[in-house]
Amino acid sequence: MKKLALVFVGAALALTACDKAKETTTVSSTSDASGEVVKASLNMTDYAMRAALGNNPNTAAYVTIANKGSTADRLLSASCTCATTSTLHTMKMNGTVMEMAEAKDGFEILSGDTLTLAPGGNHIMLEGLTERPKAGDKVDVTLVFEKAGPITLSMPVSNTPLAKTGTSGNMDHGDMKM
Ligand SMILES: [Cu+2]
Repeated sequence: MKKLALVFVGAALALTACDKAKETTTVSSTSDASGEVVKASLNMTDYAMRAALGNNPNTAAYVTIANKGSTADRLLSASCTCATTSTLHTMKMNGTVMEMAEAKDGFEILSGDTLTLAPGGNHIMLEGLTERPKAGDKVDVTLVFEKAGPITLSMPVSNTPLAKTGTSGNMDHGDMKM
């Protein structure tokens, strides 16, 4: 894991050497859920997709994004070929009930702030699944940022996404299957 992080830091330094404003290439990286992906000043960790359950046509994906840069950025949208529609969802109270709502303007990430998309909170909603992601799979999800542009994460699929190893009681963590 340490080794992976170092590799990605190297990639980030290489990007910094180019003109960041013109950096529009989609970066694909593979990593397990504990890996770190860096693009521009954004560090992405803890990304995972929930496995398709039963006949449920929908699922969700999660990621934590830290903005290490000096300017704000914004997560505008997410997309996945695994679903008919991919939407950024937030959770809000409607009376006493927590409901999902589309975050139409995306999520702003101020300099120094961290955006957390995690089970029970904000998430990437994947509706109308065109495939059935199952634990152990890896599925590409592309995030589009206002300034950093698009970045594709190879998300590990789990029945218990983001559950910490050793606390979930499950052995579905990607790197335990080797
Ligand atoms: Cu949702």
